Amino acid sequence: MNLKNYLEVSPEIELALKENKPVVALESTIISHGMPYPQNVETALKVEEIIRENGAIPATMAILNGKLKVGLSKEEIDYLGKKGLKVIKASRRDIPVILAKKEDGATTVASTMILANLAGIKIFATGGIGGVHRGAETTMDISADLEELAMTDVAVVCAGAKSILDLGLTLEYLETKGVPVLGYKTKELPAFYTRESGFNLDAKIDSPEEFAEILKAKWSVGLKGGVVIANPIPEKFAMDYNTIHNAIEEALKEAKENHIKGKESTPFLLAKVKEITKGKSLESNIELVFNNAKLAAEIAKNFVK
Ligand code: PSU
Ligand code: MN
Repeated sequence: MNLKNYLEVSPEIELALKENKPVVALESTIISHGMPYPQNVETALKVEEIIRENGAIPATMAILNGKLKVGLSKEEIDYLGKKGLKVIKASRRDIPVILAKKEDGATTVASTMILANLAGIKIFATGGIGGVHRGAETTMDISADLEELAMTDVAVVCAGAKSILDLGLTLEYLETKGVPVLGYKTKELPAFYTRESGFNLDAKIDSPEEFAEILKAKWSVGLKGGVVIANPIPEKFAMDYNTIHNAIEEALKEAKENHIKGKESTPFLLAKVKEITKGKSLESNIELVFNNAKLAAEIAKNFVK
């Protein structure tokens, strides 16, 4: 048994980590399952570019041919984007089978945290985290992202979570698990497409320097687990509350009628919301990911100081 048989860190990332340069982890389920082709590939490449422009090095993660890959090439990103829903959506539980069968897997927030942690990357940028689904009191559908945040030392910069989820229960769960949920210049949990959700946060943090200090404090004293850094979508790209609220209600109704459940749930709802909003939700989605990449790069630079 040997980690080296499974983990492949790209030479650029390996060198960057050795030289204590700032690195930002990126997931790939957002590429294969979160957005349609070709916007998914364009977005993934642009996100990498934004991280570089802001002085950090991007490490997009996936499982390819049974290897845990840290730092994908452009060709590999393109491959995942084209293969889309045919790639296995790989969360924590899926990893062993995909490795043994030498298959491909797109990493979720949970599994990207696992790969980042194995490589030694502490800051991760994405769109939104998974959470407690509406109706979880009967379905028990709670994303493995929350468990991962409870145990793996990686900070996740996101635009909060979508209200396809039960945001109140998601916050309760994170509280139980001891995961700090910190707002960037806000006291309110952002709800992905909108800057507001009506739910208050533990703390409002006003600078990337301060985030880096908080992460160092947490992990220095042995408080295991991740941190949610909630960065609201920029005002000019935010969606109208009623438009998105109605689209989500409609998408949830259709999911129910079609008996969609388990790991198909999130991708189904994302695609439906996009369809109902005639692509407007996708535009917002792309912009908020860019915004998160920038903040993550700033935090990563401060974290390595
Ligand atoms: N939320 C989004 N876009 C996404 C996802 C969530 O707005 O692409 C993806 C992420 O990869 C996240 C995963 O980790 O869905 C959560 O899926 P599940 O709820 O099945 O754990
Ligand atoms: Mn689920």
